[in-house]
Amino acid sequence: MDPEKRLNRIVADIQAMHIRGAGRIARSAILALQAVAEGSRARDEEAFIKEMNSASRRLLSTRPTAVSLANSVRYLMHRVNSARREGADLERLRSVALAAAEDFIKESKQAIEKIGEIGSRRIRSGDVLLTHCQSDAAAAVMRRAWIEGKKFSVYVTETRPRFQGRKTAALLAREGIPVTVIVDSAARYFMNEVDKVIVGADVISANGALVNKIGTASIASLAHESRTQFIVASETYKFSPETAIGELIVIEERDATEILPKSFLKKYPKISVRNPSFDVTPPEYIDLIVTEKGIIPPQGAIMIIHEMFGTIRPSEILEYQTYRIDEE
Ligand code: RUB
Repeated sequence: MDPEKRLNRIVADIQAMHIRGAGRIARSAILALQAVAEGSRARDEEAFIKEMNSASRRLLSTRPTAVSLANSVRYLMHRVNSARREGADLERLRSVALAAAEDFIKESKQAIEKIGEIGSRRIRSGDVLLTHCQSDAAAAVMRRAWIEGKKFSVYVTETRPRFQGRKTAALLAREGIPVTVIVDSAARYFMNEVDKVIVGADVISANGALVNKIGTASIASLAHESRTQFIVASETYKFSPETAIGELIVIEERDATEILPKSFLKKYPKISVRNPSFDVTPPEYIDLIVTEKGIIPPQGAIMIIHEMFGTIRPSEILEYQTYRIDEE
C-alpha cells in the first residue's frame, strides 16, 4: 500500500478505535512510521526528517492520553535524530528508522511475554480475579497462569461505553478460563468474593498513579476498601517522562454518541454528556505494578522513568517536546 495511504489508514483506525489498547496503538504507530520511512521520496536528510516529524505529529494527535504512542514515536525518532547528529546520510537515516521500528515491535512483544511470566507467579489456584477493559498485558498474566495449570476464575466488567470487556471475556473463554461477565456497576456487589484485581495501563505517572480505562479508579477504591489486591500489568514504555517534569496527563473525552444514540441527543438538545475515556487511580490503591523488568511498587515508577529517560535534563525535554502536538 502507498505509504501516505497506510499512514492515513492507521491514523483513522486509531481515532475510530478499530485499533485500540495502549500497546497495539504504539505498535501500529510504529508500523505507520515504518511505511513512511520505507516509501519516502525525500531527496535529502532534512526533507526525510521533516516527513517523519509530520507523520509523528499526525499519529500523536489520535489518542491524546496514550503515552505509549508518544514513547514509541520518541523511541524511533530519537534514534533517527541521533544518527543525523552523527552525520548519517539519507539512506542511513532510512535504515536506522527501519531498524528502530523492528526493534520496538520485537521488544514490545517480548515485554508482554515477560509480564505474563512474572505476573503469573502472583496468581494462585483457587483465586477469583476481576479485570476491567481489554489489556494484552493483563491477559498475558492470566493466560500464562492458566497454561501453567493454575485453576482460577475471572469476573470481567463489560466496560461501558465501548464494551471492551466482551472481547476480554471471549479471549479468556477461548483459553478455557471460567469467565463471568458483570456490568461495571456490579463491581461492589462481587468485590468481597474477589482475591485479586488485575488491569492493564494506558499510563503510569512519575508518582506511580495509573491512568486506565474509565471505571478503573472506582474498582481500585472498592478493592482498597475490601483489602483486595490490585495489580497493574504494564510495559515500561507506558511510563510517562512528562509527568516527572510536572506535566499532567491529558484525559481524552470522546463523543456523546458513544453513550447515547443520536436520536435521543437530538430529541433532548438540553441534555449534555461527558465521556472521559480514562481515569486516574492513585498510587495508594495499587499494590504492585508488573513490568517486563520485574515487579515494582507504585513508588518505584520514578526509578523506571529515570532508568529509561535518564535524569531528565532541559535539553532532553526539548527533544521530546519536538513531538508535542501543540507545537504545530
Ligand atoms: C484500553 C485500556 C487498556 C490499556 C492497556 O483503552 O484502557 O486497559 O490500554 O491495554 P481503549 P494493553 O480501548 O480506549 O484503547 O495492555 O493492551 O496495552
